Amino acid sequence: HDLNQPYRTGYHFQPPKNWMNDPNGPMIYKGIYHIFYQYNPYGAVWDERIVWGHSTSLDLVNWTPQPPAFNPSQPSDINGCWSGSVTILPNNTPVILYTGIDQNKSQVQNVAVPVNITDPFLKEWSKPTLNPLITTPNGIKPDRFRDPTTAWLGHDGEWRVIVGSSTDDRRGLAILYKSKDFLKWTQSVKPLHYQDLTGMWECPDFFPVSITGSEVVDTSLVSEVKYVLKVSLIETLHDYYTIGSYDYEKDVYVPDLGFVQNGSAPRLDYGKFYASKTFFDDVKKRRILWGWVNESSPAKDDIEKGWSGLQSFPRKIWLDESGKELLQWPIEEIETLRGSQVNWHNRVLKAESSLQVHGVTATQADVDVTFKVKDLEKADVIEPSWTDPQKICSQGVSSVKSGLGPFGLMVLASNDMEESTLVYFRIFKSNDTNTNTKYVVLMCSDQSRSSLNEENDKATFGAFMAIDPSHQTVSLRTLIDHSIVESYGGGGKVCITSRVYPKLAIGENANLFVFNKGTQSVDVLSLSAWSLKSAQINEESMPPFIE
Ligand code: DQQ
Repeated sequence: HDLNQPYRTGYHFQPPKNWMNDPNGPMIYKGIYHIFYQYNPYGAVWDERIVWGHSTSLDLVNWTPQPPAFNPSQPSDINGCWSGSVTILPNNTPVILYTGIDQNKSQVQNVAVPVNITDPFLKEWSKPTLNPLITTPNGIKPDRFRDPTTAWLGHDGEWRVIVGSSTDDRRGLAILYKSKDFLKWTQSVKPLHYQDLTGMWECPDFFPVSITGSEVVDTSLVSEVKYVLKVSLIETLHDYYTIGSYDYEKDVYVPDLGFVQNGSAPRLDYGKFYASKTFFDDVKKRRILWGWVNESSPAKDDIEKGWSGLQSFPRKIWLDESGKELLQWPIEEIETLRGSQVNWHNRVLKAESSLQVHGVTATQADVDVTFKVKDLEKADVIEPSWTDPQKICSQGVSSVKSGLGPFGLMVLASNDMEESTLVYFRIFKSNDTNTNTKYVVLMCSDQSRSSLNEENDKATFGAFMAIDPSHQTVSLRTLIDHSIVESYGGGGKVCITSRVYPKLAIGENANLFVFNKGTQSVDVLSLSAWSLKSAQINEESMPPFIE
């Protein structure tokens, strides 16, 4: 690893240099995985005239850079090629729908098609002159109409696609279009779904999930499915989801619980993770999620290091048995990177103690730990006013009393522990007598001491995790990769991704611990940790545009 570039990653996707934001049009086609992404070829900051970067892979782990798929080149996208999605047509042709910023700076929806369908790498794309396919509809401002989803076929044989939008009264909506031929699109009278007071919906994603297990969930209409609508809210920069049903007759989506319950909806990730998008992998029969993980550093640092933005590690995503939440897990291909391994069983983590995990590369590792908490009656009752998990986590590890916890992982810790990032749990007794949940489990990712550099955003993240510690273990999987810490709590119920920029905890000077700052001991039932080898990610320089 280049010590002049301590924050570049070993196995998280990034281009060789420059700015990257949203993942676009992920797919598998003729056995090859594709990822496109919002890319600024000219620098490490976002630019309106953004292009579609492109890479391909055989395993979702190692990536070959391809020439950017397209750049602003025609009146309908001359001011930028913004986010969009791929749809694979029944004749096995992949087609891209994307947002163009046109010559009047209006947001319009365009199409791009492969030039040579026999090239599995799909290096060259062309834009028919009939673009734009869809112009800004009446009543919608020209700067609030973007990010078409993957299209799907209805029972009537017509295509459907949604586009993110909002109206002046801060109603967010997914405008629905229908088409018989994929080229001529008609706006439906009703949006697929809308919600007041949510503001602009960016990068909507609409997909089926199986209620009978994690397998066989295609974009085609099948029975035994629920539907997920995900939207990225520009006002909070978070990705929220709902689970519900799709009414084929009315062509509307009906969420089981409404969009915002008590002022919040579940999130795909409670840290840094935005503009995410899924695709169905029809070879391995799984749905895979990608999300943009932006920097937490000031733009001047990004310019100095010459790049900005990562993609999360690809995650498998599926519906929990309860039908009430989505689960996520790093795709199994990560195991091909595993090197030296450490295994622990049944170790007691005494109150106010820590154990160092020796034998793995602490800057580039995969750690999976399961805790068992005894003496649950020792948990303190949660304060009635503590309804915001991020706020509780932000009070820090020392100031909150909970008896049980904080316990978890201390990652990217410097030799003197001046720097460290803490991913941990606390267990409280519930004070809610209306529900039968006796305990509240809180998961936090605390970046406040992650770097001596005070200029980074070191906000702490947190979420409640729906498990019952009286008969379930408390598990944590964390992927550490130099400047990204990606954590999965409870087998994928809660994900928290953070960016950190240690000054001391780099290279050989980074350490990994299991810690318990609570007043009760906790059992480490098992811990497995692996050093991860570096993947080959866009190592060659990027080929130029094909004109
Ligand atoms: N990023 C794109 C837009 C999208 C936003 C522009 C979300 O299409 O709404 O780079 O990050």
